[in-house]
Amino acid sequence: RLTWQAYHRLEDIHDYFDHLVETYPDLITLQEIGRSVGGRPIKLLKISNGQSGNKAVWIDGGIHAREWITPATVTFIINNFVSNWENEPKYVQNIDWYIAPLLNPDGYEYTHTVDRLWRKNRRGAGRCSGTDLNRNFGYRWGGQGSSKNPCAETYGGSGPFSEPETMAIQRFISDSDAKWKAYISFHSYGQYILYPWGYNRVVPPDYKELEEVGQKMAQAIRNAGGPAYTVGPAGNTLYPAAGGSDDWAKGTMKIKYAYTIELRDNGRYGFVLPASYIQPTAKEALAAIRVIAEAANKA
Ligand code: 0X9
Ligand code: ZN
Repeated sequence: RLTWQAYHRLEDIHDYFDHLVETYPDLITLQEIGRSVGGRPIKLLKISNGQSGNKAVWIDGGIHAREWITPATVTFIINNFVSNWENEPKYVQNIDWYIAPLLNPDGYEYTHTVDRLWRKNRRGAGRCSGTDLNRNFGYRWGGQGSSKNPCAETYGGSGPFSEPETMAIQRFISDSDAKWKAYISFHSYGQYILYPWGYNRVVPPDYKELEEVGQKMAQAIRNAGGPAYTVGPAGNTLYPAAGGSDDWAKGTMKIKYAYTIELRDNGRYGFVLPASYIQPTAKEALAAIRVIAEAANKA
Protein backbone atom coordinates (compact mmCIF):
# COMPACT_ATOMS: atom_id res chain seq x y z
CA ARG A 1 0.00 0.00 0.00
CA LEU A 2 1.15 3.48 -0.76
CA THR A 3 1.16 6.06 2.01
CA TRP A 4 2.22 9.36 0.44
CA GLN A 5 4.33 9.73 3.57
CA ALA A 6 7.29 8.01 1.98
CA TYR A 7 8.68 7.44 -1.49
CA HIS A 8 8.01 3.92 -2.69
CA ARG A 9 9.80 1.39 -4.84
CA LEU A 10 8.55 0.43 -8.30
CA GLU A 11 7.20 -2.93 -7.15
CA ASP A 12 5.08 -1.33 -4.43
CA ILE A 13 3.71 1.20 -6.89
CA HIS A 14 2.80 -1.54 -9.39
CA ASP A 15 1.20 -3.64 -6.62
CA TYR A 16 -0.88 -0.60 -5.75
CA PHE A 17 -2.13 -0.43 -9.37
CA ASP A 18 -3.32 -4.04 -9.11
CA HIS A 19 -5.06 -3.21 -5.85
CA LEU A 20 -6.77 -0.23 -7.51
CA VAL A 21 -8.23 -2.24 -10.39
CA GLU A 22 -9.49 -4.87 -7.94
CA THR A 23 -11.12 -2.21 -5.78
CA TYR A 24 -12.59 -0.03 -8.54
CA PRO A 25 -13.13 -2.39 -11.48
CA ASP A 26 -15.90 -0.24 -12.96
CA LEU A 27 -13.80 2.90 -12.98
CA ILE A 28 -10.23 1.82 -13.72
CA THR A 29 -8.51 -0.20 -16.36
CA LEU A 30 -4.83 -1.02 -16.29
CA GLN A 31 -2.63 -1.77 -19.25
CA GLU A 32 0.98 -2.24 -20.12
CA ILE A 33 1.86 0.15 -22.96
CA GLY A 34 5.41 -1.05 -23.41
CA ARG A 35 8.58 -2.17 -21.70
CA SER A 36 11.67 -0.25 -20.68
CA VAL A 37 15.17 -0.96 -21.98
CA GLY A 38 15.60 -3.24 -18.96
CA GLY A 39 12.33 -5.07 -19.64
CA ARG A 40 10.25 -3.48 -16.91
CA PRO A 41 6.59 -2.81 -17.73
CA ILE A 42 5.38 0.71 -18.42
CA LYS A 43 1.88 0.92 -17.02
CA LEU A 44 -1.05 3.10 -17.85
CA LEU A 45 -4.23 3.55 -15.83
CA LYS A 46 -7.39 4.74 -17.47
CA ILE A 47 -10.07 6.30 -15.28
CA SER A 48 -13.38 6.70 -17.07
CA ASN A 49 -17.11 6.78 -16.38
CA GLY A 50 -17.47 4.86 -19.64
CA GLN A 51 -19.59 7.43 -21.43
CA SER A 52 -18.94 7.99 -25.09
CA GLY A 53 -17.96 11.45 -26.21
CA ASN A 54 -15.67 12.16 -23.25
CA LYS A 55 -12.68 14.37 -23.85
CA ALA A 56 -9.30 12.81 -22.98
CA VAL A 57 -6.47 14.06 -20.77
CA TRP A 58 -3.00 12.51 -20.51
CA ILE A 59 -0.93 12.77 -17.33
CA ASP A 60 2.56 11.36 -16.85
CA GLY A 61 5.28 11.32 -14.24
CA GLY A 62 8.70 9.87 -13.78
CA ILE A 63 10.22 10.68 -17.17
CA HIS A 64 13.28 11.80 -15.21
CA ALA A 65 14.42 9.15 -12.76
CA ARG A 66 15.46 11.37 -9.85
CA GLU A 67 12.27 13.45 -9.77
CA TRP A 68 10.64 11.24 -7.15
CA ILE A 69 7.96 13.75 -6.27
CA THR A 70 6.34 13.17 -9.69
CA PRO A 71 5.23 9.52 -9.44
CA ALA A 72 4.27 10.23 -5.82
CA THR A 73 2.09 13.15 -6.96
CA VAL A 74 0.54 11.33 -9.89
CA THR A 75 -0.43 8.32 -7.76
CA PHE A 76 -1.87 10.70 -5.15
CA ILE A 77 -4.04 12.29 -7.85
CA ILE A 78 -5.27 8.87 -9.00
CA ASN A 79 -6.03 7.84 -5.42
CA ASN A 80 -7.98 11.02 -4.76
CA PHE A 81 -10.00 10.76 -7.93
CA VAL A 82 -11.10 7.17 -7.47
CA SER A 83 -11.71 7.22 -3.71
CA ASN A 84 -13.79 10.39 -4.00
CA TRP A 85 -15.18 9.99 -7.52
CA GLU A 86 -18.84 10.76 -6.69
CA ASN A 87 -17.85 14.10 -5.18
CA GLU A 88 -15.69 15.22 -8.08
CA PRO A 89 -17.24 17.92 -10.26
CA LYS A 90 -18.88 16.85 -13.50
CA TYR A 91 -16.02 18.31 -15.49
CA VAL A 92 -13.67 15.81 -13.82
CA GLN A 93 -16.07 12.86 -14.13
CA ASN A 94 -16.62 13.55 -17.82
CA ILE A 95 -12.95 13.23 -18.74
CA ASP A 96 -11.27 10.01 -19.82
CA TRP A 97 -8.06 10.14 -17.79
CA TYR A 98 -5.02 8.35 -19.18
CA ILE A 99 -2.37 8.30 -16.50
CA ALA A 100 1.17 6.89 -16.66
CA PRO A 101 2.78 7.60 -13.27
CA LEU A 102 6.22 6.15 -13.91
CA LEU A 103 7.57 6.27 -17.45
CA ASN A 104 11.21 5.54 -16.66
CA PRO A 105 11.08 2.49 -14.38
CA ASP A 106 14.70 1.43 -14.91
CA GLY A 107 16.00 4.87 -14.05
CA TYR A 108 13.70 5.10 -11.04
CA GLU A 109 14.98 1.83 -9.58
CA TYR A 110 18.55 2.90 -10.30
CA THR A 111 18.02 6.06 -8.22
CA HIS A 112 16.89 3.85 -5.34
CA THR A 113 19.78 1.42 -5.55
CA VAL A 114 22.85 3.09 -7.07
CA ASP A 115 22.72 6.81 -7.85
CA ARG A 116 20.04 9.01 -6.29
CA LEU A 117 20.59 11.76 -8.88
CA TRP A 118 20.34 9.68 -12.06
CA ARG A 119 18.19 11.45 -14.69
CA LYS A 120 18.15 9.42 -17.92
CA ASN A 121 16.93 5.96 -18.82
CA ARG A 122 19.29 2.98 -18.53
CA ARG A 123 20.30 2.20 -22.10
CA GLY A 124 23.86 0.89 -22.28
CA ALA A 125 26.38 0.53 -19.51
CA GLY A 126 29.02 2.58 -17.79
CA ARG A 127 29.45 6.25 -17.12
CA CYS A 128 28.05 7.37 -20.46
CA SER A 129 24.90 5.27 -20.43
CA GLY A 130 21.36 6.51 -20.71
CA THR A 131 19.23 8.72 -22.93
CA ASP A 132 17.39 11.77 -21.66
CA LEU A 133 13.81 10.76 -22.42
CA ASN A 134 12.73 14.39 -22.41
CA ARG A 135 15.05 15.05 -25.36
CA ASN A 136 13.99 11.93 -27.27
CA PHE A 137 10.53 12.94 -28.52
CA GLY A 138 10.16 13.48 -32.24
CA TYR A 139 9.17 17.12 -32.61
CA ARG A 140 12.21 19.18 -33.66
CA TRP A 141 14.34 16.40 -32.21
CA GLY A 142 18.05 17.19 -31.83
CA GLY A 143 17.70 20.98 -31.63
CA GLN A 144 18.86 23.46 -29.00
CA GLY A 145 19.40 22.25 -25.45
CA SER A 146 19.87 18.61 -26.38
CA SER A 147 23.22 16.89 -26.75
CA LYS A 148 24.67 14.45 -29.28
CA ASN A 149 27.14 13.25 -26.66
CA PRO A 150 25.98 10.05 -24.93
CA CYS A 151 27.83 11.12 -21.78
CA ALA A 152 25.74 14.26 -21.44
CA GLU A 153 22.78 14.52 -19.07
CA THR A 154 20.73 15.85 -21.99
CA TYR A 155 21.71 13.21 -24.57
CA GLY A 156 18.78 12.99 -27.00
CA GLY A 157 19.38 9.42 -28.14
CA SER A 158 20.39 8.00 -31.52
CA GLY A 159 17.22 9.29 -33.17
CA PRO A 160 13.69 10.44 -32.39
CA PHE A 161 11.88 7.83 -30.28
CA SER A 162 14.96 5.62 -30.22
CA GLU A 163 13.98 4.58 -26.68
CA PRO A 164 11.21 2.09 -25.89
CA GLU A 165 9.92 4.33 -23.08
CA THR A 166 9.15 7.28 -25.38
CA MET A 167 8.07 4.97 -28.21
CA ALA A 168 5.44 3.45 -25.90
CA ILE A 169 3.86 6.88 -25.36
CA GLN A 170 4.02 7.88 -28.99
CA ARG A 171 2.46 4.60 -30.11
CA PHE A 172 -0.27 4.66 -27.51
CA ILE A 173 -1.37 8.22 -28.19
CA SER A 174 -1.11 8.14 -31.94
CA ASP A 175 -2.93 4.77 -32.18
CA SER A 176 -5.70 5.90 -29.85
CA ASP A 177 -8.90 7.51 -31.07
CA ALA A 178 -9.45 9.39 -27.80
CA LYS A 179 -10.40 13.06 -28.04
CA TRP A 180 -7.15 14.43 -26.66
CA LYS A 181 -7.45 17.93 -25.24
CA ALA A 182 -4.66 18.10 -22.66
CA TYR A 183 -1.26 16.55 -22.05
CA ILE A 184 0.48 17.10 -18.72
CA SER A 185 4.00 15.94 -17.91
CA PHE A 186 5.04 16.29 -14.28
CA HIS A 187 8.68 17.10 -13.54
CA SER A 188 10.63 18.71 -10.72
CA TYR A 189 11.83 21.08 -9.54
CA GLY A 190 11.37 24.86 -9.60
CA GLN A 191 7.59 25.47 -9.35
CA TYR A 192 6.87 26.28 -12.98
CA ILE A 193 3.86 25.78 -15.24
CA LEU A 194 5.41 25.64 -18.71
CA TYR A 195 3.75 25.48 -22.11
CA PRO A 196 5.20 25.22 -25.65
CA TRP A 197 7.38 25.91 -27.21
CA GLY A 198 10.31 24.39 -25.43
CA TYR A 199 12.57 23.95 -28.46
CA ASN A 200 13.15 27.70 -28.82
CA ARG A 201 12.10 31.09 -27.50
CA VAL A 202 8.92 31.22 -29.56
CA VAL A 203 5.23 30.63 -28.80
CA PRO A 204 2.39 28.93 -30.70
CA PRO A 205 -0.48 31.01 -32.18
CA ASP A 206 -2.86 30.09 -29.33
CA TYR A 207 -0.36 30.86 -26.56
CA LYS A 208 -2.77 33.32 -24.89
CA GLU A 209 -5.16 30.49 -24.08
CA LEU A 210 -2.30 28.38 -22.75
CA GLU A 211 -1.13 31.32 -20.63
CA GLU A 212 -4.66 31.91 -19.33
CA VAL A 213 -5.24 28.30 -18.28
CA GLY A 214 -1.70 28.24 -16.85
CA GLN A 215 -2.47 31.29 -14.71
CA LYS A 216 -5.70 29.66 -13.55
CA MET A 217 -3.69 26.61 -12.48
CA ALA A 218 -1.25 28.81 -10.57
CA GLN A 219 -4.17 30.56 -8.87
CA ALA A 220 -5.76 27.22 -7.94
CA ILE A 221 -2.44 26.16 -6.42
CA ARG A 222 -2.33 29.31 -4.29
CA ASN A 223 -5.98 28.80 -3.29
CA ALA A 224 -5.04 25.29 -2.17
CA GLY A 225 -2.46 26.81 0.14
CA GLY A 226 0.47 26.22 -2.18
CA PRO A 227 3.40 28.44 -3.12
CA ALA A 228 3.85 30.63 -6.20
CA TYR A 229 4.31 28.80 -9.52
CA THR A 230 5.75 30.77 -12.44
CA VAL A 231 3.74 30.47 -15.68
CA GLY A 232 5.23 30.90 -19.14
CA PRO A 233 6.50 29.34 -22.37
CA ALA A 234 9.23 26.77 -21.60
CA GLY A 235 11.96 28.09 -23.91
CA ASN A 236 11.62 31.65 -22.63
CA THR A 237 10.89 30.96 -19.00
CA LEU A 238 13.37 28.14 -18.30
CA TYR A 239 15.68 27.44 -21.25
CA PRO A 240 15.31 26.15 -24.82
CA ALA A 241 15.39 22.35 -24.92
CA ALA A 242 14.18 20.39 -27.95
CA GLY A 243 12.72 16.88 -27.96
CA GLY A 244 10.45 17.28 -24.94
CA SER A 245 7.14 15.49 -24.48
CA ASP A 246 5.16 18.74 -24.28
CA ASP A 247 6.36 20.01 -27.68
CA TRP A 248 5.60 16.66 -29.30
CA ALA A 249 2.11 16.58 -27.77
CA LYS A 250 1.32 20.02 -29.13
CA GLY A 251 3.39 20.08 -32.32
CA THR A 252 2.86 16.57 -33.66
CA MET A 253 -0.29 15.35 -31.91
CA LYS A 254 -1.99 18.78 -31.94
CA ILE A 255 -3.15 18.42 -28.34
CA LYS A 256 -4.20 21.91 -27.39
CA TYR A 257 -3.32 22.20 -23.69
CA ALA A 258 0.20 20.77 -23.39
CA TYR A 259 2.11 21.57 -20.21
CA THR A 260 5.16 20.60 -18.24
CA ILE A 261 4.57 21.23 -14.57
CA GLU A 262 7.72 21.51 -12.50
CA LEU A 263 6.68 20.69 -8.95
CA ARG A 264 8.35 21.74 -5.68
CA ASP A 265 10.59 22.95 -4.45
CA ASN A 266 12.45 26.15 -5.26
CA GLY A 267 15.93 24.72 -4.82
CA ARG A 268 16.37 24.22 -1.09
CA TYR A 269 16.18 20.44 -1.43
CA GLY A 270 15.79 20.26 -5.19
CA PHE A 271 15.38 16.70 -6.47
CA VAL A 272 15.89 15.29 -2.97
CA LEU A 273 12.64 16.70 -1.64
CA PRO A 274 11.82 15.22 1.78
CA ALA A 275 8.81 12.91 1.87
CA SER A 276 6.97 15.26 4.23
CA TYR A 277 6.44 17.48 1.17
CA ILE A 278 4.62 14.80 -0.85
CA GLN A 279 1.12 15.52 0.42
CA PRO A 280 1.21 19.33 0.22
CA THR A 281 2.82 19.21 -3.24
CA ALA A 282 0.40 16.59 -4.54
CA LYS A 283 -2.65 18.46 -3.17
CA GLU A 284 -1.73 21.60 -5.05
CA ALA A 285 -1.03 19.59 -8.22
CA LEU A 286 -4.49 18.03 -7.92
CA ALA A 287 -6.00 21.51 -7.78
CA ALA A 288 -4.14 22.38 -10.99
CA ILE A 289 -5.35 19.18 -12.68
CA ARG A 290 -8.99 20.05 -11.92
CA VAL A 291 -8.41 23.33 -13.77
CA ILE A 292 -7.11 21.34 -16.73
CA ALA A 293 -10.24 19.18 -16.64
CA GLU A 294 -12.43 22.27 -16.84
CA ALA A 295 -10.47 23.66 -19.79
CA ALA A 296 -10.43 20.29 -21.56
CA ASN A 297 -14.20 20.02 -21.29
CA LYS A 298 -14.63 23.34 -23.05
CA ALA A 299 -11.97 22.74 -25.69
O1 0X9 B 1 14.77 20.07 -19.09
C1 0X9 B 1 13.71 19.42 -18.97
O2 0X9 B 1 13.49 18.36 -19.55
C2 0X9 B 1 12.62 19.96 -18.03
N1 0X9 B 1 13.21 20.41 -16.79
S1 0X9 B 1 13.86 19.32 -15.75
O3 0X9 B 1 14.57 20.06 -14.70
N2 0X9 B 1 12.70 18.51 -15.03
O4 0X9 B 1 14.70 18.43 -16.48
C3 0X9 B 1 11.88 21.10 -18.71
C4 0X9 B 1 11.21 20.74 -20.00
C5 0X9 B 1 10.39 21.86 -20.58
N3 0X9 B 1 9.88 21.54 -21.90
C6 0X9 B 1 10.64 21.60 -23.00
N4 0X9 B 1 11.81 22.15 -23.01
N5 0X9 B 1 10.13 21.09 -24.11
ZN1 ZN C 1 12.44 16.53 -15.39
